[in-house]
Amino acid sequence: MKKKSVLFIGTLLLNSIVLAQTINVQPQPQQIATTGKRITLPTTYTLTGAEEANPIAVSKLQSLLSSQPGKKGFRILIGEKGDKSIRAFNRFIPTQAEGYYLKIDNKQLVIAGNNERGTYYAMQTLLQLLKDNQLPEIEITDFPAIRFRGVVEGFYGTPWSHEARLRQLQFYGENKMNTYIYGPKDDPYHSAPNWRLPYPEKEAKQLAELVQSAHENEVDFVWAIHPGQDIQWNDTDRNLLIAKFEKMYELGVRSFAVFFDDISGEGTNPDRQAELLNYLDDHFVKVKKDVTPLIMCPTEYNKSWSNPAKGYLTTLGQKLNKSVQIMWTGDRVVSDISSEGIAWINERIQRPAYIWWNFPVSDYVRDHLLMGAVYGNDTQIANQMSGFVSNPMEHPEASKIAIFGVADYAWNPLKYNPQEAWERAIRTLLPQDAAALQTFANHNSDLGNNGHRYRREESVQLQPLADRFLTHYTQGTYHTAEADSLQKEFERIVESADLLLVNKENEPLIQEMTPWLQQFKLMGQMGQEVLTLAAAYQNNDQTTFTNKYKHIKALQQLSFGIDQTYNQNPYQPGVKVGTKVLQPLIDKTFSMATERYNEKYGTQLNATTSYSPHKLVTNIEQLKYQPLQIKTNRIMISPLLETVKWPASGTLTIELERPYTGKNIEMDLGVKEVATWGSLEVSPDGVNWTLAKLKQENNKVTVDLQNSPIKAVRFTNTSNREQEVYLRRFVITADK
Ligand code: V0N
Repeated sequence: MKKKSVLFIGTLLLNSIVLAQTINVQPQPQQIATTGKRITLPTTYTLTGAEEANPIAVSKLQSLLSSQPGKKGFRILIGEKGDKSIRAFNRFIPTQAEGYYLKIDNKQLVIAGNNERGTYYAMQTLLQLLKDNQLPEIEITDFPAIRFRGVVEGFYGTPWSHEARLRQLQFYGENKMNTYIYGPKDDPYHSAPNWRLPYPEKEAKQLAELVQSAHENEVDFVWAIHPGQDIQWNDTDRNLLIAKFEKMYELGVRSFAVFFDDISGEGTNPDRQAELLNYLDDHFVKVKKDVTPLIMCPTEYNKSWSNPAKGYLTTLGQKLNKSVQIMWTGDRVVSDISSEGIAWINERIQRPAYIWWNFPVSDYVRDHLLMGAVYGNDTQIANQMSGFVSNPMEHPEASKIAIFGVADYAWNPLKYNPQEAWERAIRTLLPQDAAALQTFANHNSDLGNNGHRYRREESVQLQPLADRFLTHYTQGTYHTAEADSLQKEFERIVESADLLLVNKENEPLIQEMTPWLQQFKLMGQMGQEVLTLAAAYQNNDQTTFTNKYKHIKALQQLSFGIDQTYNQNPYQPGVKVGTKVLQPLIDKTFSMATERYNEKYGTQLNATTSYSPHKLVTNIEQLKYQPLQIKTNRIMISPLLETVKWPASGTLTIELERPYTGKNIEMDLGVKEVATWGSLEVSPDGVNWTLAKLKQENNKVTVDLQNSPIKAVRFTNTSNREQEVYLRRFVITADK
């Protein structure tokens, strides 16, 4: 080969490799090649195919062209496979539905979809490539690996608002997600018993608007019904269900789902469920012709709940029409999808499962925001699932970080990179303060302890430094260099919180995050002050130590105030941040520094780490530091897992900050007949005490306080010998 051409090929390859990396298309295309050159959007151009191509795609194209098409100049071709306009490029168009071929060079722009949605996706990609009125010379052949991709609004808690849903639908279109399943557990017309009733006027209008907006964003709006808790297996209810579907069809709905999750009783019968769904499939879906395949959520929607002996899943697998999609959350209610797991379910339901991924849903850890990366799902199983939808948080904008990752994973799992997608999501969501949002997200991604035992990474970059510092500090060495690095992160946290609190790029997002941002700022300040406190101790600087100690106590109280003010839901009330690494680092450092200070200077500074208006006073060593948990109107002693040796005349007192209206006291010491050796007294003022009448059933002791004023409660072992008990439950319910 002549020297010159070798050189030319070389530069071409180099450019294409270099440029492909800098060109970010979301989700990542299957194949992308660039020459490295760019073209300026032409003003004189011809446009062929606009009358036949997907009108929504055409209008998007026209929106980015400044002038009207002419008779000469740059060629723009748009259309779907089989259209005359792009016939010359047919062989380049992917065979997969929703695929597309996009070619840009200095003579022409070819926008060719496998079908209408593919043309629309080609336009979405084109819009991402356009920068400063320039386009890269590029050739993209792209298609989705998984057929149905999107979101199921299926959580418990406040359903998303109408405006939030409209924003979501646009976001799905931009991220090539084609499915939004409407199934908010707490929507009365979705679930029992009012699934039988048509929506009232206002809600009906809003749903019709959502359906229209979904169409404009090339999203299937799937309306789900949740009849299982009270459905009767008779013609009346079946006809009522059909009638409701007809009403939704009149509103424009063309995709339907039936959820049988989280129910008990007759509705769980798989034979009846299959009969009903097949009836709907045969007498509604197939009759209408323009309705997409039915989706159902089974009662046994995860492996840990499936009882193989009963054959619930195999019954559905055998009886359900093959066109009906069956949803699945994985090995557990909240779990990542593994190749073993998907094989297990597909075999039983005799079709590829339609994954309902319970992330970033947080209705079981409502005091946390789940802002972390999307990871953990196998990337080699795309052809073993028919759909992949994410069940999000009740915070729609905050959920977009995870939804963005799910979009990238579901479109092209083989190329999916969790960390890279996470950073792109954050840059896309908040371009001007991406660094600040990344800092916030770094430290707000784990769930804390929870019933599903589902955990996420958090503070990954900081963790090694935090561990090293704590290990050294526990051994009594204060590493200044480590402390300085930690100080930098705490400073970044404080700054990030402030930048985000005033950010104007996405105010609904800031509104959702504000309580957690305020808490995050306090945590950053707490971290700074605690390290300064520890340094003061090292330098025998009692003045600084005392000042910092007081400030930290004030910060603890401010943090408690936020936790008591915002997000007061009845399940996990409050506002938690940085619970995996930051909070423990700060708490442990503060306790150790304060205890060492007390030891050295003979002071009695309170070393507890979270402010509480109420106090636990006791002469039992084991219970001295037991934390109090305050949730709405309940004051609870954190349960102790080990046995408590309660000495004779050992006493434990809870002193409230002021008198409250007493409702009741519940105790469970893991033993019966507590009254034979213990006495429970209540006081309206902390001075006068009256003996409470205990009611005991098995290990549960209750006291009815009859709305009497209560300032303190104490429990004493009045027998003359030690009692071995378990502090399982000690809760005072009292109104402010
Ligand atoms: C939790 C909890 N699931 C529900 C809701 C909820 C999600 O958002 O969608 C995660 O919290 C149902 C679901 N369907 C596929 O995942 C279920 C639960 C735990 C114990 C129970 C009952 C329900 F006894």
